[in-house]
Amino acid sequence: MSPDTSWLPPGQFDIGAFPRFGLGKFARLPALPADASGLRIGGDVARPGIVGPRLAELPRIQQVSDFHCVTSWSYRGARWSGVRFADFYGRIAQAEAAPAADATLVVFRGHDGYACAMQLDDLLADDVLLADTLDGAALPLEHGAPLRLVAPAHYGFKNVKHVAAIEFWRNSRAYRFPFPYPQLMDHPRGRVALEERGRWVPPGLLRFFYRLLIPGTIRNFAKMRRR
Ligand SMILES: Nc1nc2c(c(=O)[nH]1)N[C@H]1C(S)=C(S)[C@@H](COP(=O)(O)O)O[C@H]1N2
Ligand SMILES: [Mo]
Repeated sequence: MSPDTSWLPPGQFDIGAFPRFGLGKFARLPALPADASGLRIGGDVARPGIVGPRLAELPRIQQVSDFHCVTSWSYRGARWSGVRFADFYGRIAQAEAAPAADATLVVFRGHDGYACAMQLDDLLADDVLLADTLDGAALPLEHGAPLRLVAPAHYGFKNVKHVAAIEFWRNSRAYRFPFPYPQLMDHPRGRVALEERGRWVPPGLLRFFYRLLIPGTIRNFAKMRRR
């Protein structure tokens, strides 16, 4: 009997394990705080600041979801827990920092210098979490300690690890996809179901070249984990 691959979105394959992965520049693990209480809110907001212990007061959610990297590997059934982004937005960001009503570009910045932006509408979906556990244990370093974004309908590169700051912007001037990576890699939505892998280049072509990078990237990210 052949394995069940019916869950796979277009152009994806089942890698069968959850590798540590990312853009080569960010393979070295950054210095990380023990918890997410130092999370910053910034951008076009009335009162930028540190979230502190309030994140721990939000309702906790458990979720099992599949994870899809834009290079075409998928991992099925990651068990996350954390808080809903929508709750963070309503009860902390809006209540405390007061983003401008039209500040709908949300930039996530990692402790490693990585950054990626999503649209607020996409982030308010029920399955978008700020996660701090994986498979019942504290989020491991390789998967984004102390806090990461989990947005299962969006490619892995939108799921920023080691989140240090969340910024709400009216326009895209304050943000660019990390240097020196080309902007074509950064689709503004990045929805898996629609194969929004990148800009300007057909997704099938991107997938072909990205796929060649998978083994080397996994080796590199595993090596840099062991400092
Ligand atoms: N801070 C940070 N977040 C990141 C990345 C990164 O290099 N740094 N890589 C992205 C990419 S391309 C992918 S596929 C996923 C990989 O997550 P994993 O290491 O938990 O598999 O993280 C995303 N978030
Ligand atoms: Mo990725």
